Amino acid sequence: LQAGSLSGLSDQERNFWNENGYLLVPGALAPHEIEEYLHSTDELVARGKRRALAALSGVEAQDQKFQGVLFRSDGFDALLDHRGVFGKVLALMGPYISVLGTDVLVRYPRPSGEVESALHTDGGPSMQKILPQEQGFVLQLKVQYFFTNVLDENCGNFSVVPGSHKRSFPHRHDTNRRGIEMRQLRCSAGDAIVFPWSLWHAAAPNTVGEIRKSAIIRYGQLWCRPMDYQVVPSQVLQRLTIRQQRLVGHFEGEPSPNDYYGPSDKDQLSIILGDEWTTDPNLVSLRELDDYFRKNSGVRR
Ligand SMILES: O=C(O)CCC(=O)C(=O)O
Repeated sequence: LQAGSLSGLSDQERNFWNENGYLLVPGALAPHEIEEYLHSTDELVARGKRRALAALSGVEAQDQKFQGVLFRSDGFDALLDHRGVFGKVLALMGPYISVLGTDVLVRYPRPSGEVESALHTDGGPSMQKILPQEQGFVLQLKVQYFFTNVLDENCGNFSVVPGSHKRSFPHRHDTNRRGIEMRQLRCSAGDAIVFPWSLWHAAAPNTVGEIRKSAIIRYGQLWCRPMDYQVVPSQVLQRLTIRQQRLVGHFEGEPSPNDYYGPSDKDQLSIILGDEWTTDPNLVSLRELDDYFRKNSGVRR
């Protein structure tokens, strides 16, 4: 896959997703983009001076999670609908989606092997009880873009229990928690990992790696509530493209609450698919679904 390719989801990728519960997208970002995202990440870190100083002085630094990055920096906007991965998001989730959260994570090497991320699923206790269906749209997923290499184990790797996305999450005292096999995923700067809310995941210790830098875009169906904002302020909206604005829940005029279930705005598909994905043969079925809904649904008025 070339950097920036518009690739949708191949049958092979869909089968891998169904079986393992994640996708690795190699080379999603071009080299110059990696440089720019590293620069924007370093700016965020520099603003959190106290922790940055701790890192420089050789004391074991605490990992940093910058939540709501869209509101702290304009350096990550292009990740909302990045052409290297967005076609896959559309194929998995359909076009009635929004961005629920934007994070940047910085994980420092710690010789002690201490990790600040335990095994979990995303979205809290309610979503933990909802499991995906192979034929259905994905409820929520995250795309994690890596700006640094994670080429070996114990470099703060994003780690998963393959196939766990279809199983109920075991609680601390559950006996079936024993023998859980984690897979530490290896990837290069510029790669992205896509995974649904229900996949059991964690970060591995970073005992031998460099400082791991990445950003996460969390997508949900349009009717899901955002995680790190109520309404996006106009200063942020005005720097976004029309598609990015829609992805953060913006409608022209006053949206009706119903719009979040099935937008009455006839432009939803044109806005979200844009020139890049409107003719994608993998996504034709989405347009048919929308036409059918417009003709037959009483839900949307
Ligand atoms: O790769 C990581 O740092 C773990 C990310 C994570 O656990 C999450 O996004 O929920």
